[in-house]
Amino acid sequence: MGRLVVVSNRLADPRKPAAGGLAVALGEALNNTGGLWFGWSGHIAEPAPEGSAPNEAQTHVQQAGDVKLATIDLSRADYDAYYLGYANRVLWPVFHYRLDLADFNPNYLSGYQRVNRLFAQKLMPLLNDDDVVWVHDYHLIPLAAELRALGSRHRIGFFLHIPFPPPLVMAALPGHEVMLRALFAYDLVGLQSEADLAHFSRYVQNEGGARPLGDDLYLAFNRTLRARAVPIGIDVGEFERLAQSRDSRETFEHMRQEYAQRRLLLGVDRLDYSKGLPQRIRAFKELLVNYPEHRKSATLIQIASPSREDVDAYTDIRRELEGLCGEINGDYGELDWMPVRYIHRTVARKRLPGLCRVSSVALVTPLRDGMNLVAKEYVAAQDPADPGVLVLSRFAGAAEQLRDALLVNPYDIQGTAQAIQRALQMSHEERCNRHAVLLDNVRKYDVHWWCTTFLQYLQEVPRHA
Ligand code: GDG
Repeated sequence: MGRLVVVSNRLADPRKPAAGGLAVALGEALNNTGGLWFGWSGHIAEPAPEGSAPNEAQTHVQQAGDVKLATIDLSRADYDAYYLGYANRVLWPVFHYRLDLADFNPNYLSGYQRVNRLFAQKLMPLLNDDDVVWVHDYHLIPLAAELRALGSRHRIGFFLHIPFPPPLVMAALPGHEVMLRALFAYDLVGLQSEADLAHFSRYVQNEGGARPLGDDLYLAFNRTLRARAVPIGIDVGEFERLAQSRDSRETFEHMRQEYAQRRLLLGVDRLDYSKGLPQRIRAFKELLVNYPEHRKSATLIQIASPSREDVDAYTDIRRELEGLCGEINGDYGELDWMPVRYIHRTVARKRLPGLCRVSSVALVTPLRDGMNLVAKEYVAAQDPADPGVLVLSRFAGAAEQLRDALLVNPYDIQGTAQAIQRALQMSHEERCNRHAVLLDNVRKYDVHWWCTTFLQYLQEVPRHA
């Protein structure tokens, strides 16, 4: 394989442990080929002084071991339209089936296209002829088309980390034809699940007249494209090492003593409307109403790390969640017991495995999620001799793989409450049996498998003339 070039909106320094599994796996793949990682620096460029020509975006290059990190700054207007606007106010809600939350401001699409063109213009001079390019996520769908317009003949793959919606939801996106055509500039599109792949396949055929050529290949706009489901995993080894760390063991011991008389339930999510947090709190309340034996005992720790706070829909979900938690604590709390401990902060990563291990049940109940790595982290953190139970939304991509979790429909509050009750009462034997199957899957399809498999598929795609 030629040199690997990864492109994503943000990049992480793969040498830093806080970077997380994805950065570590990509960092490894980049290291193997002495690769390049390109993206936005996270900085907004200062505006040019009045009367002078606009600032030309500079590419900052930094060496991180064998890997080159190349970044550009964005202007305030580009950041607002591309990132806050089209990516987070249009594509994120639509791809999570929330047309009601989308803000179809036409300026957003033009800003999105402008930034993708800028990325292509800055990246193209850095590319060698035999480089293999791997583009990540919904921020950068048009990037391959922009690179092709500049003459790129590279192998280019795209991985979508979020769900691909049903064709008619996608078709409701003004300008979706631009996306459709742009997708065919890639050689390979990777999706999180078979359900996403089925949507994608129907979408390109129904809306783009694509002809299926067999073996996951589609022909349209004079190009062939392969689409495959390549579910992302976690770095199990890294998470297990983290679980053995002093911080993680301290968290475990501290929480175990503090909650010795209680049963802990855990939720860890970005505070995002796709994660089903209000429904989860209602289901927990339903549990306390229908199964009063859990009062003064069951305690839900909900970590909701702050996310995209400059987008209105996120302010609304935060308010709703705070209201619900306050209500349940007010109605059911006792002097010595609070049903919900809601934490609107980011918890240090090194504490997560301990927190997972001490919790009898994890509630991973998104309304829609590309994959959901928390589900896999919870499984990896358990003691196989005395594991907790994963309650998992059937609408998370992870549900296709983790069939031995207790699968729930998060919109069904009663049904979810019953599943939580079942989890709390599950026999030791059943817990162990289910966990063993889940752990096998999480280990087998880890982030290294994901990375290698995607790149192998990309190598194998037949090139068009
Ligand atoms: C997108 C897709 C897909 C969460 N809170 C804290 C914290 N986290 C960590 C978790 C996990 C990660 O963040 C979240 O990953 P998810 O997969 O749950 O979700 P998204 O951020 O929405 O990611 C998703 C993913 O991309 C990968 O393809 O699975 O479907 O939406 O690792 O542990 N970490 C720390 N403190 C927190 O408070 N340290």
